[in-house]
Amino acid sequence: MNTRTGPRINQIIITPIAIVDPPLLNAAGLHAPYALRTIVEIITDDNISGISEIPGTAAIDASLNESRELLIGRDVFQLNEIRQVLVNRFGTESAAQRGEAPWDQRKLVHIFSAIEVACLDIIGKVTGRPVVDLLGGKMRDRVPFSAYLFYKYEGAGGPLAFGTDPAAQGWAAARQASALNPTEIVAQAKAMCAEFGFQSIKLKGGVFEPQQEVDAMFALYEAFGPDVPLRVDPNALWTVETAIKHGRQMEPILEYLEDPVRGQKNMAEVRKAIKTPLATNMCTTSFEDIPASIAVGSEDIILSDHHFWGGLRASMTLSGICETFGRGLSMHSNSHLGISLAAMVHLGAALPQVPYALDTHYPWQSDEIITAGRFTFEEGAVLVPQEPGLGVELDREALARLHQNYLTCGLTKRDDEIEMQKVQPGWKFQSVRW
Ligand code: GKR
Ligand code: MG
Repeated sequence: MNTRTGPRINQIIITPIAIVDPPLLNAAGLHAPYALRTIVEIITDDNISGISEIPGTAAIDASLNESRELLIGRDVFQLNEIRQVLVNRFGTESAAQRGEAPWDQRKLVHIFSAIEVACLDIIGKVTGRPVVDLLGGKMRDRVPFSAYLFYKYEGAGGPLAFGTDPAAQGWAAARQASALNPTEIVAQAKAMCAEFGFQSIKLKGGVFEPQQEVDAMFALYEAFGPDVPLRVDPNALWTVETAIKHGRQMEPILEYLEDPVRGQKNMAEVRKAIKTPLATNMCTTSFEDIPASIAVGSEDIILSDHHFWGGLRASMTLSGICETFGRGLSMHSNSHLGISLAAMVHLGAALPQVPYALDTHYPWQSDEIITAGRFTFEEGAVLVPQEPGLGVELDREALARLHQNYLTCGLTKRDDEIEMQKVQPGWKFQSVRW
């Protein structure tokens, strides 16, 4: 029997898009009216198409463009070789290149992820298996997600910016409303849970003085009761003292506390002082961070993200490391569409355990870029696609429209500080605030 090779990469199409995003607040400022994503399509010499989606910046897109000449002609199954070729060209990145903002600003990890996911989509199509099977097989049919609440200004984002569409109904209307205090946060949670059926709730903190955010958490506890797990994420803006004080206050109501403070050592200090588990997508964000994380004991739960851990297979490796060292594993997100969600769902389905519902920003987006339209959630969970590959196909009309948004919106990278300064002149991001 002859061993097969290929298919081989024949084309890589990189399309930056801009998707409508409401005025959400976070530690770094304010979301712009559009969030940037990049859609990658790999087409093989036998005309099979594989797709992926990553956070978009002009810098990542430029490096992706540069990687094209290195990848054309390579066998899509040779993912180890593809990774090595990219490391050889771009070198490795340090933790400092992640940056201090809530989101990860490294380039290479995003490029790996974009290429790997598109190749896995193709491999799935060639072998007739869903991506989850390429990750070792399905451990569950439905992947649970958590509600992800944001403080926000009134507004729908996109062309409406701070304006609203009076015809909107249900969650589409609630998504436009302001949420600047505990009462409005509870209203947002009720509307989001009514629409998507989420059974856990996360609040993005680091926006207001800590006691206001703690009050919001207690208001959510009052409204939803003890059976709905709650988390809050101040994105490392608190001092150790503040985190211990408010961490202790919230011990009776939190499932976990996410990145209360900056850096592994500070996290370890807080972790020793409070009973609630700590989670992170900020202090342990790459394999290089693991030894120090284990040495100091910086967190209980790592919030993985295949977009910046270097892809789906790397996330499976991380899951093994977490199992070895007694870390829980869950998932972080950023504003995204259905190609990313599909990849997150395949990964979530393959993980040995999913003890915590995963994060997703999906409810905040109204656009979609896959032909089947927007994913539906049942009781907060998404059914794992069963078709070969990711199980989603690119909607080319939507791609063209969202690319046009990118061209007209004029954004080339995410900068929440600048957006915030448009509302509060002189506002400055502080990496530790309270
Ligand atoms: O969308 O503003 C946001 C979040 O703050 C996001 O950028 C974070 O990376 O969701 C994230 C987190 O959990 O830190
Ligand atoms: Mg976080």
